[in-house]
Amino acid sequence: LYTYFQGEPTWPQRDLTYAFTDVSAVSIDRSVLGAVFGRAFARWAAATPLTFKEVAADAGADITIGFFKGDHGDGEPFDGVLGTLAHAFSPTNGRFHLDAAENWVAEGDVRDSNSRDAVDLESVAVHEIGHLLGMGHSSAADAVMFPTISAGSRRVDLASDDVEGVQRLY
Ligand code: TQI
Ligand code: ZN
Ligand code: ZN
Repeated sequence: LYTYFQGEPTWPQRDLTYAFTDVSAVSIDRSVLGAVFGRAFARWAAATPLTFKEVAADAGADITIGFFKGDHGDGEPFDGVLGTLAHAFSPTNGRFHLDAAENWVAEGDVRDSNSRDAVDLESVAVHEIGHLLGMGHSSAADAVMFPTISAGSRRVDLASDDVEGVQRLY
């Protein structure tokens, strides 16, 4: 079963914007990043009345996406390879941070990767977008909001538990 953050915070508006504000620490092509996150947002948009549009970094987006290494000023330092992969804050903070030290797989299938620390970017994006929208962790093992995922695996399709949870919020 799904959960929410304390107080069930949500976005007051249906149309949300996002921007890539700090991408210099990661080696993934900007166009690839745009495509991966575009697909991840589309999965939540398909289940809700919400829309997501990418805007320029200086356009005052609702959701800001950045890659950082170690201490990056919000009291939640990243820890290098594996461990914490990313974090996102509850509505309406909008900050979505990813650990630049991960071996992110953004193209091709993470399951074909030879490296044992490969992490599927789209899977993490779908999970963190859930947090950005107000979803907490789920006890349903097939939910994208389930709090663990095995390294080298991919989980991008919303389960009925995720859909029911987000539809109750929006
Ligand atoms: N990051 C944790 C997460 O997003 C951060 C976190 C811990 C958190 N407790 C929280 C965020 C409570 C909001 C509310 O869950 S993580 C996964 C998963 C992480 C983990 O790097 O551990 C994914 C990021 F679920 F697969 F384990 C993305 Cl998909
Ligand atoms: Zn952070
Ligand atoms: Zn989580």
